[in-house]
Amino acid sequence: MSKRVMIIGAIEAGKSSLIKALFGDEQPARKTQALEYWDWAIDTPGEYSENPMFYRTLMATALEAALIVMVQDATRDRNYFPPGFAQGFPQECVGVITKVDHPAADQQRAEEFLRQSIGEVRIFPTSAYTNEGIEELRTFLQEQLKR
Ligand SMILES: Nc1nc2c(ncn2[C@@H]2O[C@H](COP(=O)(O)OP(=O)(O)OP(=O)(O)O)[C@@H](O)[C@H]2O)c(=O)[nH]1
Ligand SMILES: [Mg+2]
Repeated sequence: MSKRVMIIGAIEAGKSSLIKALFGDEQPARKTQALEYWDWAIDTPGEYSENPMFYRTLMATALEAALIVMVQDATRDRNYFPPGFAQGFPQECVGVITKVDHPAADQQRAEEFLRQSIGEVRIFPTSAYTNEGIEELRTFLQEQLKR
């Protein structure tokens, strides 16, 4: 598999924890300082999604990806992506809601935020803590990468 999935989303949205859960790495995630390449995934720092100055870097890195995963933290009360952001990528995008285990999680709100930026694509609710939704997401992503 030469192409990867690129994971984007706000600072502390749970991107690295999600990747670690997908790869079965039980070490806690540390702050992502730069692009991090995994076997079939690319982890990005949250700053790249929050600060438009980095959008060019995201677009350039997307060339190495077959699929973009857009992450929304279920505990956050705002959307950090601009409306229609997924349309800026030639690749397909898929949505992931993180931290659904959290007492302050609001899955429906998170889905509404994601829809504004991603449209009518699949959205996977997940938790890196309980592994809810992780197996399903892993299977889906690996199927997409095989195509
Ligand atoms: N409750 C809960 N907390 C989570 C989950 N995933 C991540 N967290 C917490 O959220 C915080 C941020 O997690 P990271 O995975 O480092 O987030 P990130 O999106 O990679 O952050 P940056 O690298 O700064 O962009 C950490 O304190 C994690 O423990 C989850 O599934 N459930
Ligand atoms: Mg990170």
